[in-house]
Amino acid sequence: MKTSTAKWMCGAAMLLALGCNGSNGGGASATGSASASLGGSGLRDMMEKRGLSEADVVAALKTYTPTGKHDEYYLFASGGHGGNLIVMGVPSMRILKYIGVFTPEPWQGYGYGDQTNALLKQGSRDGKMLTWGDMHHPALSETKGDYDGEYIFVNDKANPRIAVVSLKDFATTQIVASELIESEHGATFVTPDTEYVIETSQYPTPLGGRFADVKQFNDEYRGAVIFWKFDRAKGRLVPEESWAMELPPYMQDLADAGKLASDGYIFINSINTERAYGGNMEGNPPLESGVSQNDMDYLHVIPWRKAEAVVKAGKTETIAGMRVIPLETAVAEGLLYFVPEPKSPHGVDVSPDGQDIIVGGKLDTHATVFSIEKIKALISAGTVAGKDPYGVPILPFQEAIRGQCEIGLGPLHTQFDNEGYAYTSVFIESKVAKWSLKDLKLVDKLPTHYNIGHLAAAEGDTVSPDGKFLVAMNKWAIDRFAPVGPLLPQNFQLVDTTGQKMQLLYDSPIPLGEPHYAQMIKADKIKAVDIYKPAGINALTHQKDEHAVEGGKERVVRAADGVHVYMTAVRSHFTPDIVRVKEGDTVHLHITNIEQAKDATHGFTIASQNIHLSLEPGKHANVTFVADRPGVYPMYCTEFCSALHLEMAGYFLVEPK
Ligand code: RUQ
Ligand code: CUA
Repeated sequence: MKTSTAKWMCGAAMLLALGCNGSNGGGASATGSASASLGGSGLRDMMEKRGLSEADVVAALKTYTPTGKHDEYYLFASGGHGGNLIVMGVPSMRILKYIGVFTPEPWQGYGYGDQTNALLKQGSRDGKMLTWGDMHHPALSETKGDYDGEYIFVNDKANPRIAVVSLKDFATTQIVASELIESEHGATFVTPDTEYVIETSQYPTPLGGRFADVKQFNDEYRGAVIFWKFDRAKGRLVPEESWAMELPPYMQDLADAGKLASDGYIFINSINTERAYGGNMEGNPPLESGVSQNDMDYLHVIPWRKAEAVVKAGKTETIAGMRVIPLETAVAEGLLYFVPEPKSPHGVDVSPDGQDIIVGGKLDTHATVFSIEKIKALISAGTVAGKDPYGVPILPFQEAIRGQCEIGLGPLHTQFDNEGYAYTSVFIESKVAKWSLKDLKLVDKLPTHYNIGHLAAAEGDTVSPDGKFLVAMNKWAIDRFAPVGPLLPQNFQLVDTTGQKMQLLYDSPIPLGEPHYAQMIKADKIKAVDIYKPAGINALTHQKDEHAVEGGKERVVRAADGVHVYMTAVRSHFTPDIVRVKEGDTVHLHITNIEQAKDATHGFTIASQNIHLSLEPGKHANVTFVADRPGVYPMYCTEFCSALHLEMAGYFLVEPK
């Protein structure tokens, strides 16, 4: 459904149309008819009773989504330390789903059965199983710089990892982890056709997990950017075809991929060109003051297609199984340039036409607008202002920028609309600043509550943003919601950006810490399946599982590797509903939900075994465990699937030796 700007009436007109006898004057007859339709109470009375202003009512009209009506956009937000992905509808801000990614998610049976356990294990680092993640930046797959609704990628800052989530069924399908780096932040960002998913380290370490004392920081510590190759047909990142580039030991921060005018480039911010490493009990300044001495840090400019050719020519070293372009080679081949950027920058965002690269300096008051045309011209003319200690050419700042927009204290991230405006989050002031890309003039500022980090505009990272909506992702809620103890939710605030002035519409508490970034995509771009067809599908591969069970073919088979139970689920029974094994048996349960009706999901658990499966219609799941304690264990369906749901149960009997 398309809602055009023009169709959105101004507040007063809207209330008049509803027959509100507001201060702007309303006809008696209009009031009369509204009173009638409101059962005699009248809109104005209701507003008074609830203490609502006219602006409140307009905001309600713009966000309220009646029962059965769908939202116009999906918002995919990081679940932060929850290690999962939050799916919401906009403008209603209703939460639709949490997708388990780096963290077990019981509802989806994620991490409680064979397939998803294996998936979580893929995300191990150094053989250590990880059950949490610090998710920051979701990135939707793109075709020609536009979200295509097929996949979404997410990162884990704490334990450098990237995951692939399929939007066919809103489920995680792959996790990759490179031991080249030990932390990351500039992830995930995709190139315009999703050839690569980018992951950039944050805190420098010796590459490949070696040890070197922090005093050898300048010589032994390094950053790196990984280009994970994406095979769209298979829906998988391909580690063997991925590669990386070594970077100096600055703290690389956020990144963005060029598009259109800047296609073929990526841009990475950095902080700590001072190369401070802390040591406040060893006679050094604390890390945070050590890293904030210089007025300028370096925007990294990398022509990735050129780098890809250098990788193909074999000019790489292999570290931790990853082909890496050494820093020296990167410099010699013209694959890395720096441009000074003020001061302790955070976000770098490329404008929809790809011409501008916008950097927010956390300790600055400007959004700085770099021009790709100017940067390209400086590179091809060989104009440099100097070199960093590793020989990386530094381009002159003044000649690389188009200008700066004074927007306020602590600019972080920038998003875009369809009318040539940029929206930058201003952290220290807790505001969104709207400014014009054309003349770099501030247009409007909107207070947020409180400490805004990222913001996400409708289709805001694409070559053709939609405008309309923006979500401010606030770190603190303070007084916005009813008290819930000292740990408060985050606050997502929905903003209407259709007018010259922004309007705050809605506050949505997010009870997961700490969501960083989100992307907002037009809902009709997503083509999700509602049933796995035919029955017996393995949700990881979207293929029929080798152990899929057909109705009537249920059986129990004793084999060398244990007892295989081939089971079906259908309203309202499991077949078989009695399973007998012996103490010490390895048990392989293979369960297919043979239903093909929408939403006919069954759950499966056996008491005290830490097993939980979600069996959506047509899904097949396997679970392997050892029946190590004799006893009688009820098994049952955990989804209220039918009137006889409580009866959808059985016994798992473990006979003593
Ligand atoms: S962060 S609030 Cu994207 Cu990880 Cu800026
Ligand atoms: Cu099946 Cu409840």
